[in-house]
Amino acid sequence: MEAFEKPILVTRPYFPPLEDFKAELEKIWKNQFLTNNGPVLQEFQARLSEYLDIPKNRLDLFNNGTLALEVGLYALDLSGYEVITTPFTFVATAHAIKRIGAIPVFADIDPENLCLSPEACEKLITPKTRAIVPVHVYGHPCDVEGFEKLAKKYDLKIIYDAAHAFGVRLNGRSIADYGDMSMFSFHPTKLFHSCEGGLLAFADPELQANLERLRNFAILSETKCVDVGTNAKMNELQATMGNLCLNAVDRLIAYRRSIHETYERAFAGCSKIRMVSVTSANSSVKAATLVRNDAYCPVLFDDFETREKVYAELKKYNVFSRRYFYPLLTDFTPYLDGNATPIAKDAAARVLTLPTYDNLHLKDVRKIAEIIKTIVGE
Ligand code: T4K
Repeated sequence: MEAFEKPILVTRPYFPPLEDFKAELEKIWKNQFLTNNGPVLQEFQARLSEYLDIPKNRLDLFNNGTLALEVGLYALDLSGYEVITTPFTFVATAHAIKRIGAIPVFADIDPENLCLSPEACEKLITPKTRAIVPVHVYGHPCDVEGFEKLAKKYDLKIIYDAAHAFGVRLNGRSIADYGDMSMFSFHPTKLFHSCEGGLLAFADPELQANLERLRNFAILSETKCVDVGTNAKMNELQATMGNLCLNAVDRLIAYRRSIHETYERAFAGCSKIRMVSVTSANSSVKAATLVRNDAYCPVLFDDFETREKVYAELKKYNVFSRRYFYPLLTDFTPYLDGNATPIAKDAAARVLTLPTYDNLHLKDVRKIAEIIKTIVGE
């Protein structure tokens, strides 16, 4: 098979029509407001409230997902306590926990959907545990009922890292409506973006005033600062991009569904390639009540050697897949003394995320799948 003429990356950001962006810029020039809770940000927040089905007083925008999570965890007063999370995620999850002075503790994952396992978490709960940060990895929903039970039994906060889960719904509710808090990333590598950006959705509207203070240095007025806040504000240009992407998001999600189905069909019957399941038999989440977003296309191979071979050989065809999430966080310097998590270790060694984005043609998806089948000998 011929190599692709142009590089095929694991993802490409969605770009709205340039004319639309220019028209929105004119409004900003007229407003003479660039950041600090400007009118475009307020419009974006109102539209997200509607789209995500979360009241306006239960969400806030930030300049990226990492700082959104960090500010959210700080607001919940977790410093000095143990916070259980997954090692099978992007480093930002654990960095946010550690940077607010909490202690990340790593529990194992579900072997089917690769999300944090409530059973594995329960075994690691100690008197110092105050919260759990499960990750809806690849947009696959965690066992939300399992975590709700743990929260009640041990009086814990549940803060979902929902960086990948924009648009996902469960049992007729937005995924943002579960747990005490959920963080969404609007980075351009995500199916929905605002150049960079992040959103916190939270159950308790009383938190909003504090979150808004914390993202603006915790200053109350020209003469008053009440806490160690930070600068985590989304600006007007980000909000403009977010508004335009929101116009297209349903179409973007639907197209990713067709890419996912194309890979699925191509790999059906292949014993050496398995697409990672969105749900799990161990989880309360059932496919029938789930609106998925197909944010990523992760596949598992039989072993590390095969995954590494596919990852390297694909590059010769000009296809740049990614090993999200390898290595595990517990293989990175700040988290080396983490617990043993054999299921996560196995998944990290065998997983590969395949290209999926708006401008990727289905015929190219079929070709990528054929190349992979040739490499593994299927
Ligand atoms: N929690 C989780 C579970 C996360 O996955 C993330 C972020 C966070 C928290 C933190 O949220 P943010 O603070 O980022 O909002 C990327 C992203 O930088 C990161 O946002 C994302 N997760 C992570 C999974 O992936 P890299 O190092 O893989 O990105 P990079 O630059 O290699 O880009 C990936 C591909 O996309 C490349 O082939 C190039 C292409 N690309 C990228 C950008 C930015 C483009 O074509 N255009 C672009 O503008 O980390």
